[in-house]
Amino acid sequence: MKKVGIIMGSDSDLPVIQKAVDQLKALEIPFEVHIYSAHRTPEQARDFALCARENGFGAIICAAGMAAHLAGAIAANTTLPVVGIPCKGPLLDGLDALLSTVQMPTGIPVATVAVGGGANAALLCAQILAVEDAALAAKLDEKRKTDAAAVLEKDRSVSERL
Ligand code: RP5
Repeated sequence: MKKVGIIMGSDSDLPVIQKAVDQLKALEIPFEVHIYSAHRTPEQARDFALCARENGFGAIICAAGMAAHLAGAIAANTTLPVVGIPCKGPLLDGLDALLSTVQMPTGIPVATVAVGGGANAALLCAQILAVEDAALAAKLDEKRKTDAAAVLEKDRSVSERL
């Protein structure tokens, strides 16, 4: 199976990345985690993107906050699917990072999830890999059923209590 690359702009983004890691582990998808910054370590970020396909990656998650250029900088150097996670910063509650990540120019797409959306970033990568992987697609179907059952259980519980 192809690996998912996970890059965060700073170790302060780790809580968001942890949500992605948890999902990938649960689905038994191989992954690799790095801290590369579009601004502080641009050469390393570029090299990772340029070599990602030949290094066995099938999709790349990028998490960054504030002037969040990481996902765009990675997407500029690979045609693998790039999923951007805007992270909350100290000022605008993540709106700055959301706009920096989502507003990509035509030709260089970044699939942007919600602010702090680490779990959905991982699930989107899983769905991309599952296009060519029936076993993974079956796991995703099963997870949807389990998640729906959990909601219906809460429905039953709330109906009884109130
Ligand atoms: C971004 O700046 C990082 O992705 C992080 O979200 C934010 C703040 O970084 P630190 O100053 O905490 O290292 O590049």
